[in-house]
Amino acid sequence: MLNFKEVKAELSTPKKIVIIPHKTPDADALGSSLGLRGYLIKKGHHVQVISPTDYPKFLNWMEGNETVRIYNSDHNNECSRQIENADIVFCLDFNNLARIDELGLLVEKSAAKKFLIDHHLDPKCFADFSLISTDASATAELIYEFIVKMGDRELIDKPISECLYAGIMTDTGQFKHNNTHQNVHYVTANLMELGADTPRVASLIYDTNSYDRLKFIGYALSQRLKYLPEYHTAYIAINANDLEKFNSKTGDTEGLVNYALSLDGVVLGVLISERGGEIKLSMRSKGDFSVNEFARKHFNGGGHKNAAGGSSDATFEETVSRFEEIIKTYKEELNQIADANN
Ligand SMILES: [Mn+2]
Repeated sequence: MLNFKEVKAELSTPKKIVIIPHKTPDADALGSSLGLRGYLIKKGHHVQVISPTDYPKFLNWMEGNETVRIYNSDHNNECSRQIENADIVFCLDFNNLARIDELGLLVEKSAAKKFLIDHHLDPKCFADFSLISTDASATAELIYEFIVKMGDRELIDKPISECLYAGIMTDTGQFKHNNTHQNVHYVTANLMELGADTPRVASLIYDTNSYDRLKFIGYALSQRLKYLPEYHTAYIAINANDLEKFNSKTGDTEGLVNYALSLDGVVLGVLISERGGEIKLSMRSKGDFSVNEFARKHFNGGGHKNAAGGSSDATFEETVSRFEEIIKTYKEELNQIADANN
């Protein structure tokens, strides 16, 4: 394990660096990666961001986006070579190499030093250096802390500050979730001082609905939302046909789960979706109900206490009915938490 002083020494001479976000990177994973990239380039390093998969178009405005290589496209050989030859690999916004599929094996095999910066629960220890805080709202918050601790706050410019701001804004649900602690506003204020145009970033991320997507959200809410008041639970189940019908793209289901959670009195909101032959679950909760534990126990997943994801090997229909069965065993807990939340 390296300490921070050793990390600083590592980064004091130009290095070949690869940065990897988790698969289907969100604004935090990609913003952290491109924000860190901007900083490391200023420090004289050679930097390549490699994403395990593609990501939603509403993130394309981030500086350096055009340089990102997507694994599983035309670049596999180049990506493998770069990971193999890297001096340092940064793993951002995930803590288990299984989360980056085949890239995980390449990272494991590489002789590069592995630096992990993340805020998810239950990290696997594979890194030579870890900056982990489950209290941090976003990995982007930790990237800011990292750069400041390196003594380089003034190297954060407008593009870097906007990448980091995007991560914090989205991972806190626009400063609404209970991870929005005092330090979040402190870091955000600093990013604004360093140039972040926050209304611009909000608009670039949130005001990008396609006509199809808006119709799709309307359809999901009117036809696919199911409310189980006796369990303080609401879920939206979207199958492959639904997605096809609305010409849905990666990212179109993003945020849909929050509508389920926004129902008055709901403690648990879930999105069950079928895309590319995979069944995914996205879960959100209020108060003391831990979707991290719920996802771990029933759906091979995990994440944070109030936001987690999982998957299912069963069919779509089986997954939905299994979910409804499992929920019944949580009736008492969900009712107690609903009372406490009021
Ligand atoms: Mn994150």
